[in-house]
Amino acid sequence: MYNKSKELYKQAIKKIPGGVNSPVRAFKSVNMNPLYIDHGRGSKIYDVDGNEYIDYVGSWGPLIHGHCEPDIQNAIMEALKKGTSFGACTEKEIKFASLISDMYPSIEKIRFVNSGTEATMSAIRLARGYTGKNKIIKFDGCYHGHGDSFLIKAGSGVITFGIPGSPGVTPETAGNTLVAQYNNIDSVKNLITENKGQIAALILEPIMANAGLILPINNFLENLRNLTEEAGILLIFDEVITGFRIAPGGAQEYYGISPDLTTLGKIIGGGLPVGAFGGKKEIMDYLAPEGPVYQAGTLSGNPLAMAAGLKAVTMLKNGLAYKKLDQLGAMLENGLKSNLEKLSIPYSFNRVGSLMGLAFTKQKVVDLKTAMSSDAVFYSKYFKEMLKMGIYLAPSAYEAGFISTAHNEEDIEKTIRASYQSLKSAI
Ligand code: KE4
Repeated sequence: MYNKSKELYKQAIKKIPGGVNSPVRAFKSVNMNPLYIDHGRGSKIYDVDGNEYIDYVGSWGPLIHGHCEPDIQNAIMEALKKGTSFGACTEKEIKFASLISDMYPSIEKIRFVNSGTEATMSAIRLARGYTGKNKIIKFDGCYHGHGDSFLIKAGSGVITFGIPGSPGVTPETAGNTLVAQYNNIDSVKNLITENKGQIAALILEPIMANAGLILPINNFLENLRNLTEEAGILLIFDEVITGFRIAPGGAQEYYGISPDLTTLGKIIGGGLPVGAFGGKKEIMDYLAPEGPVYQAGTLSGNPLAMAAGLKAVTMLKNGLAYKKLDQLGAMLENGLKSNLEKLSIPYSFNRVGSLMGLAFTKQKVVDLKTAMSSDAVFYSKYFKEMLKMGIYLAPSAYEAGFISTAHNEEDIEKTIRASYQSLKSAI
């Protein structure tokens, strides 16, 4: 079943830490060796043992158009004929910046980088440079990439500042990150009161998609906008996942909230490495060479990546894709819920369009605490059964699921049938 993957993994761990270039790919939390993928096509991926899977990871979000989408491939190939990188300006970056600014009115100016981490790391530095303040607020369970300021654990009830969430993050850095609780506006108010005049920015995933899927409730985002406005704190929406995923204009369009800065990634690369951060021009113009805040990158605005991203986003601009994505999402949601109820398995299911999260818990998932009540052991069994049935889910109970425009009703029907069998086997 997975012999070649097993063989490759044995070789990989000799030369690459953990055998992987990103930890979640190691399949540790589902207690199996990682699969090695040979190729993708549409809604499917194929491992090196020739197994076919319907793909609900989509490279962790970027592949909203599925694998090997012809127009995106052609755009890359056309760009490739001219070269791969110049470390100089190209016309496509202007076109792409203008397109994103048209779709995100809050983004008057944008800077392209090479990953979501670079985008969030740079946005925080910019916010600190622009405001002259050092502290930031993040939310427990929100993931913003591996920048030091974000790898922070919530301090105990007594200390409001963060503590290092990873070796290598210094206490000094952690001390400038305050940790609040998502969907708990009082936790934010308390931090603002206790750190008056010291907070540069508040950053959050408008929909939490790194602890399963957690949606904002009770006007949480609107309350955050008002609170930060009043306190002179920059509001940063980390839309690396939600950007172009739940609406052409991301969560800020979907919920009608205008942040001061936005970070983007994943979908905007069309499958190639692109991140970006943007916002009000008075803030963005603080960036070198216009302003004093330094930020740079050899491959930023790479011509191939710009070509892929520009095509991928242009295909989303008219909004027509989202109707199909939501229809497929609703079909899958209804089928999974029907299976779970037939088998009397407790669950919490959150979905916006093609972005979803299934948790095996009796509690409604509304924050990190309830998200963590999901039964990761049961998920691991379910994951492996689904894999055997040709369905590729996230190899972690605490990630989101994604549907692409390449998925079809046949895929969804097969997934629903496989899910019933897998749940039965996992009980
Ligand atoms: P990258 O540096 O991985 O491109 O983006 C970091 C990032 C920033 N913000 C949000 C909301 C994110 O979800 C991410 C990265 N997402 C994870 C999966 N949920 C990437 C997968 C991985 O780490 O391999």
